[in-house]
Amino acid sequence: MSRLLRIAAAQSGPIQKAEPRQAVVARLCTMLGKAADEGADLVVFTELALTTFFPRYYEEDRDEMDLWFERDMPNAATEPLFRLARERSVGFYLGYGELTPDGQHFNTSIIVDKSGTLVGKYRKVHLPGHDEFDPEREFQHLEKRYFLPGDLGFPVWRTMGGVMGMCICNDRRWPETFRVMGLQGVELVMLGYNTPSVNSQKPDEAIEKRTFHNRLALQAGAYQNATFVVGVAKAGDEDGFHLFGESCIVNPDGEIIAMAETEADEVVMAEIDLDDCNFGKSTMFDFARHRRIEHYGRITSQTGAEPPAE
Ligand code: CDV
Repeated sequence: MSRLLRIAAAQSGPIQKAEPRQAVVARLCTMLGKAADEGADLVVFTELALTTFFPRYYEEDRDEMDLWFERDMPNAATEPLFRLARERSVGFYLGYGELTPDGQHFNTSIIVDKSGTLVGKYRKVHLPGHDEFDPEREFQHLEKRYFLPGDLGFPVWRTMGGVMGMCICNDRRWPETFRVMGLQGVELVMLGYNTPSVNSQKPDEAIEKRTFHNRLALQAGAYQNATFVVGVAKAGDEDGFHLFGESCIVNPDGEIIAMAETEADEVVMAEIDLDDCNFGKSTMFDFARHRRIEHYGRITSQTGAEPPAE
């Protein structure tokens, strides 16, 4: 038995502050077309794929930031991408800033299937950064100012022949993210990221350590839940701020099977067999047989660490 799927990690190069949505969508369409030419079933774009990484900019008046958000999806700017994907019969994952009709802001991603139907929506749960201007940092990371924590949990969907889930950037550093989807039998986790190459609170940290942490999180999430993972960057220099690349596709053994080589728009392809998840799910990570939930209570009853008294 096999369930083959050709997937494309469509890494974005930098998007400058002044670059209009239409120009960005044209770039995404070029990558989707290229992936379709290579037989892709599914294209994974990045986090906040339509704009520059705007949480680096401080605005006293939050309403001034609404221009970075989408009120509808699809909308006039993104319709060409939805149309092309439908015409080429390719599904996709897309990250964007969402502004709801009742005025809530989320860092959101969606899965659209090959017929152009919106299958699922996810809103980023683990928001990094801070909510007020921080003069101590080399640069700002104001996700906590501009977004609410996601309110949809970590659902998965049966679509395109498999069980698919989503998360966004910082979520990958939290094992809970992958495990909650693992407990729903996830076979492919898609995630986009915008990760600065510099730690704003530890500027001497080497980029190699930061890219290692990226791979470590993606590979561990895949292995420990016997799932494929596709991590897709927005990379390169945005307005003087560098984001690392290394978009990659990871198999259920935790091995990287394809990785981007540039920091530009780049399509990384792999043919995967979703049935490769079955071995891990029925042996080492057969949760029903091996998990010991009687010892995991702290995971959901406690947030911060509580070391024993001195
Ligand atoms: N966009 C992000 O969530 N970025 C974080 C940075 C701030 C560390 C990340 O986890 O990559």
